[in-house]
Amino acid sequence: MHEPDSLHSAGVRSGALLHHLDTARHRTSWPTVTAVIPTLNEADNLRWLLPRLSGVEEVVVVDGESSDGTVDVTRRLRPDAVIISQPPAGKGAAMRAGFQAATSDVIIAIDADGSMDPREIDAFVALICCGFDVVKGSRYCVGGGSDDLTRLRRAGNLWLTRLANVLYGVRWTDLCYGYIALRRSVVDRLRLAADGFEIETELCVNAITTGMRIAEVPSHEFDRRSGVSKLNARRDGLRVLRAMVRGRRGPAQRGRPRPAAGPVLEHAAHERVGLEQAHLEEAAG
Ligand SMILES: Nc1nc2c(ncn2[C@@H]2O[C@H](COP(=O)(O)OP(=O)(O)OP(=O)(O)O)[C@@H](O)[C@H]2O)c(=O)[nH]1
Ligand SMILES: [Mg+2]
Repeated sequence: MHEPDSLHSAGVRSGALLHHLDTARHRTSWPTVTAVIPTLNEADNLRWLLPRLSGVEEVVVVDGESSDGTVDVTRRLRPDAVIISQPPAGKGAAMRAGFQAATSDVIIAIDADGSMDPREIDAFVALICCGFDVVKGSRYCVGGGSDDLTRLRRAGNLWLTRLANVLYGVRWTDLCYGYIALRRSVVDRLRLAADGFEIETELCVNAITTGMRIAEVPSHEFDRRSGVSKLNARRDGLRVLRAMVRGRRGPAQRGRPRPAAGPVLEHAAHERVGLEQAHLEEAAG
């Protein structure tokens, strides 16, 4: 079953979290949210995802020069989306470019393939409202789950998570999962430099070593709706391992954050100028 109907009964809607969510909504004004979506040939999946992001103020799609009409679908279904085109240098490079382009209070990183349920976004944002800097989805805490993980990936993630817990003195239940929310104001302090699927690990370990507050929230991962995976469990597992060991050196030794490649931001700026112009024209009537 792919359609995430079971979420209503999952931990996401359970008492403790709902309490946080209600308290947060009443205590502060609800922040604005940017969804950052990396895409590599995900046109069919975006037809499912984009209409479900209507509650999100800003959508940033970072596309790796897809050949299946991903950008056209985005323009049609979400005309106000910021679209960044860049060579397919990896998910990490795409996320870094998206984080730099985002303008809302909170950023939520969400895959394009329909495996992450947009109805969970409020639960992530509620915990940011409660004072956390980074909120990471977990498929392994109570209320979470996955229909997507192969046995190899499950074992790899388990051992990598255990290693992270030992190296960083944390008690995470899931390391390699890309459904993550963060305050936009912490992006530069995270000094992200990863190009590939190790980006989530780098984000989490850099957050810990720079003293940020991190929470986990239950999340259910579904099968990708269509298309093929870009992840290679062995190659990308090794990249995660290296990112974890590198992170131990601490933020001062890790060097400067690597900016997203020049043409990417030029394109983003171009798209954004167009967007703001459209808003101005609309406001002018
Ligand atoms: N822009 C860009 N996006 C990418 C690149 N590689 C992967 N992505 C996107 O990153 C997200 C995660 O990639 P997936 O292939 O779904 O990885 P996965 O979730 O581990 O694999 P599945 O279990 O098959 O879903 C998807 O939205 C991809 O389209 C890339 O090089 N550039
Ligand atoms: Mg996926």
